[in-house]
Amino acid sequence: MELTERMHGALNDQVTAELHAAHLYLAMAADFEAQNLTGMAAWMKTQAQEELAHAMRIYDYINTRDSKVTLKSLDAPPADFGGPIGAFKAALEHEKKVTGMIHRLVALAREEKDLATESFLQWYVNEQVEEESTAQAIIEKIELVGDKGTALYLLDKELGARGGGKSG
Ligand code: OFO
Repeated sequence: MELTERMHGALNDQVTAELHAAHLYLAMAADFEAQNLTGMAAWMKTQAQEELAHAMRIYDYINTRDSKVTLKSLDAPPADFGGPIGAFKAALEHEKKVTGMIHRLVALAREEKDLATESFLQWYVNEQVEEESTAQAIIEKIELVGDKGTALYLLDKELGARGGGKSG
């Protein structure tokens, strides 16, 4: 069952938005590598991979619905995020923006009476709750212990232990 034109366009834009998020998190990883914060860099690289997986999930869905994916260009992300607190605050702001996009997609699916897409998007609605809460928790931790000396060293180690991250 083909997507409606509006639904198709909006989902297509979301593929690019998720790729943009991957690009942004990879830029944060690169900034952390330059500061020798390898744990935080690893955390951001895992996050970038998750964003790529988010993009691919929508990419595959568009194809399943007999529609074609058209990629758009990505803007260059910043190179300097102002240290750990700046980077995680930027991550939270970004996730809030993405939550708004996902909610608008759900609203559109309802308008178009596309129940399958509405159901497909539910995974993203839940994922965004988790994404915002994770970023918020890290910001609170940094604000509690500070981002210098031993506190920074331990925080970097802790975030580096994220491993493969959650699936999706
Ligand atoms: Fe795709 O969840 Fe973050 O942006």
